[in-house]
Amino acid sequence: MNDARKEVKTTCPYCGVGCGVIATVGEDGAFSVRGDPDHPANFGRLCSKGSALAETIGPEGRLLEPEVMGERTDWDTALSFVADRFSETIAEHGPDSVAFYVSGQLLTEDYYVANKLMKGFIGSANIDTNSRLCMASSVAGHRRAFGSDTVPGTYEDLELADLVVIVGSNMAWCHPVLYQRLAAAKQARPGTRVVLVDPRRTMTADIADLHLPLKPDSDIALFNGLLRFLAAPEGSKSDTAGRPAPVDADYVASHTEGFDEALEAALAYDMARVSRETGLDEAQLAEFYELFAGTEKVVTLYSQGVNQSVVGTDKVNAILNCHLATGRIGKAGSGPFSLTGQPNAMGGREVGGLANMLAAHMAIENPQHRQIVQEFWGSPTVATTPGKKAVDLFTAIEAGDIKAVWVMATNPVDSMPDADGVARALAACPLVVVSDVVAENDTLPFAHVRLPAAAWAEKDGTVTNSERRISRQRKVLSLPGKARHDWWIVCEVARRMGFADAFAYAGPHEIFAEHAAISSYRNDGSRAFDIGAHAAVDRSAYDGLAPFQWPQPVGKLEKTTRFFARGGFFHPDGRARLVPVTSRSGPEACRDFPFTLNTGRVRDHWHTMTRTGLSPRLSSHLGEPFAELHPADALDLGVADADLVEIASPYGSVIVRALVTGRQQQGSVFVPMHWTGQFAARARVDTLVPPRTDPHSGQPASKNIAVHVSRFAAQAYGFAVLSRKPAAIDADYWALARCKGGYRLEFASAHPFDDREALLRRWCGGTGEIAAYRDAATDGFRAAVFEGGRLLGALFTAREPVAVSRAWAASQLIADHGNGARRALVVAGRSGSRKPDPGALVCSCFGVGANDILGAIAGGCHSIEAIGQQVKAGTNCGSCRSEIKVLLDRSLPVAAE
Ligand SMILES: Nc1nc2c(c(=O)[nH]1)N[C@H]1C(S)=C(S)[C@@H](COP(=O)(O)OP(=O)(O)OC[C@H]3O[C@@H](n4cnc5c(=O)[nH]c(N)nc54)[C@H](O)[C@@H]3O)O[C@H]1N2
Ligand SMILES: Nc1nc2c(c(=O)[nH]1)N[C@H]1C(S)=C(S)[C@@H](COP(=O)(O)OP(=O)(O)OC[C@H]3O[C@@H](n4cnc5c(=O)[nH]c(N)nc54)[C@H](O)[C@@H]3O)O[C@H]1N2
Ligand code: SF4
Ligand SMILES: [Mo]
Repeated sequence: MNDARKEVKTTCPYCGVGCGVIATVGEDGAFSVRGDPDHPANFGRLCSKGSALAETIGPEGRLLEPEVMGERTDWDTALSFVADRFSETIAEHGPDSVAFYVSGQLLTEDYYVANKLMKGFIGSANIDTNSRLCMASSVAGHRRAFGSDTVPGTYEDLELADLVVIVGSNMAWCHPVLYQRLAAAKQARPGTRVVLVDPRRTMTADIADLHLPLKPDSDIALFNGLLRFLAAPEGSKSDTAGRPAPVDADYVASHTEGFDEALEAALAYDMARVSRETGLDEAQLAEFYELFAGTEKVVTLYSQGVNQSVVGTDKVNAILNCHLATGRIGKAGSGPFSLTGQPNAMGGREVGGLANMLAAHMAIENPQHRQIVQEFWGSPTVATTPGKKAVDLFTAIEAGDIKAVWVMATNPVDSMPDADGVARALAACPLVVVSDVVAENDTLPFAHVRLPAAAWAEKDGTVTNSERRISRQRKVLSLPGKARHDWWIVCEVARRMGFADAFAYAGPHEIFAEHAAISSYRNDGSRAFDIGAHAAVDRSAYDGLAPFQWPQPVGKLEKTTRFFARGGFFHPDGRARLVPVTSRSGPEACRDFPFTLNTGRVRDHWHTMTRTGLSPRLSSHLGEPFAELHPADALDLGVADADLVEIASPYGSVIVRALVTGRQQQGSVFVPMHWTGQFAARARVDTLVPPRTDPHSGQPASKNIAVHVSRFAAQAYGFAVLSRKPAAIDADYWALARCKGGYRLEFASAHPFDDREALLRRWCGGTGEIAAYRDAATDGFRAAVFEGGRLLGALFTAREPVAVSRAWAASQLIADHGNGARRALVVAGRSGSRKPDPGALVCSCFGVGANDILGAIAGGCHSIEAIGQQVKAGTNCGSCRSEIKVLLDRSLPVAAE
């Protein structure tokens, strides 16, 4: 790397908050990041994942050369191979026999050319994206209600609202900087109320005045009950106080259609029915309804607890109905707000990356839109019917109807429902091309062609965040090995397929300019997405592009960028639609599969861990796949905390650690989506998820899955620290996590381990000197291998889950073991010093554990701030403040009345 010291303003590549980052490369080549104080999404803050970016950008694990059929090759050969095979397949079987499966983690420019190639030049709409698993129900809900996929509000609205309702979103962990903005606003204006609607009591509940732990998928009943209440709040406090009914009759009459029908459907939801379907008591419901009815400035935030459901689109419309009925939309401090997940989920929607969309928010079914797009592109053809949506796309691959697929920037063998079915489909597919930045993930083994893509910090392009703000990602580092930009790879294949003229871009600035131009082409206010003001952008303007919110049409720069306060919807009559919706009966659990599996995210990992899994800091918050179980269910199942559990559905099974917690509701288990075949023996949670989808959006239901839960009867448990990654791990259960100096390994077996010394030697791969201790009474075994003054590996096994301090054991990998006494302590499994075990990691930024924090509380620190002053926890990114609060609440006696 010959990058001299420089500072570059760019954007975080993780969540849809879209925080501005300043990346610095020092003269010594050291890479560091800090929040950009001028970026309007984060004003300088970063969460734990953003702060740890520097730990994830090194050369380790990168795919650096193109490979065809397992052989490394040059780009020309690889690109020609892909182009020829795609062209041959199309010539023989037609355009619908090929497909692209892309991602909300591509930059807008990458996404734009992939979509243009498939829909305008190949002439099929078989391009779908992992946004299908993420935002499709919100898109469908927006389009039904507004006539366009438009998020009406801005982040500022969260700070201006008097009531924020958070539905199916764990913002504290998944949109941490936005959550911190909300928490700060609430602290500044203590009258602000927050309601959380989530079956689990997540860390987001920390700032909630009211948590509604509803039954899985009962949101429609909740919001239909609300609509009924808003229309006729008889007997409610708002009524007796003489306030008018909160329905805004003028707004409804002037700007909407369908109010009567939606209300008629909602009238069936009296309190008793809502209570029965949601499992919430009527007093809780009344509290929420009155709060909503009586507060003008309401923002309703929602994400995957709403979208990832067979009734996801109807859930979205149930929420939108309440905002439309009250006219609380597009005004400062009020509106519905769909939180987007990926850094460029919104950009993908803008370029039309979904199989049923066209470029610039235009619709495939609309002949005029098709004509506009084809005319603008000057393309030989344009797809006339929607392509296959993600789940159907992989089914079509397995059935042999799609014979060539190109996967870019997503890992479907882990993240798609029926993940083993996806693996089978790829195994049967005659041509699988994968563009990725890593050399190993669970999808790459199925690829005939592997294309090394440029990673964050090497790329130039744009992303759009949840509030429609477009920001630049800028190159900080040079391309490693033969890695190339995703847009370049697509254009080179297009050129070789005979479409050179339409894909001759000098750089991403030209693609962005074209994208901006098509957004305003024959638009005249008929389409929400219009950034025509940037259509003439050249390289230097693009390089200097400051974050901006759309719309930005030619000529008139909007003062406010909110939509719909005075109507102006994008249905032909300019009116919004309220959509009548009805609930479907509650959870899907049944006799053989009596538990409801809920899946989602943890604070410090990102999806399939290809990047966050490289960071020791991020890997120490939660180092293993787990299942959150309610204490009563655990008791019934005979499961103790830290036991292992097997979770099975008709599609597959996983083995994960039990985490017994009252935050979970009875009858449900929560398992994170992150652990893959790279990090655990059998924890790919999507192997359990059926390929069932919402009928309107095609989005899979990843949150309400009928499963069977049982204790996994391990006979032996173990923990090891290893200085290098073991080649193969032979245990029924294992989970690997990075730590400084190596790896932490949890493992367990259904049978007693036989030769534990040999096991350790195999995993260490070295020949060092071994020290071992066996306790005959308990069969406990501890051993360590040293080479010179260095620990190569240490192993601790027992009949019960091993009790050794993980943080201490891991720290031994970087300690000096020249001295015999220290070596003995490793085998003894204790530190020997009086320094207490820091406990499970809470603060990733400063490495502060739960025991450190409990110590500070015991020492008299009775607020998050006081703890911060004492042990620094929570004083940098703030992502752990909710967890510190939980420790505080648990430790401090309840104040006397
Ligand atoms: N740390 C971290 N942050 C991320 C990501 C990550 O991988 N890691 N990924 C990003 C992406 S792509 C996305 S899409 C977002 C997702 O962000 P979120 O949607 O906030 O995350 P999830 O954990 O998937 O699910 C949110 C909540 O939905 C709840 N839920 C389940 N079923 C129901 C239900 O029926 N009704 C209601 N009301 N709630 C329900 C779950 O209990 C869970 O707490 O996060 C983004 N941010
Ligand atoms: N059970 C369950 N399943 C889920 C979900 C859930 O809540 N529960 N959530 C769903 C949601 S919302 C989402 S968004 C998906 C996410 O699922 P995926 O998209 O499959 O997950 P990632 O791990 O983000 O995969 C991104 C891949 O792209 C690679 N990559 C990173 N940057 C680049 C780049 O610039 N170029 C290229 N070519 N490759 C790159 C990474 O190495 C990685 O292999 O999972 C979905 N699946
Ligand atoms: S909240 Fe965290 S992960 Fe999301 S964009 Fe900001 S720094 Fe990145
Ligand atoms: Mo997502």
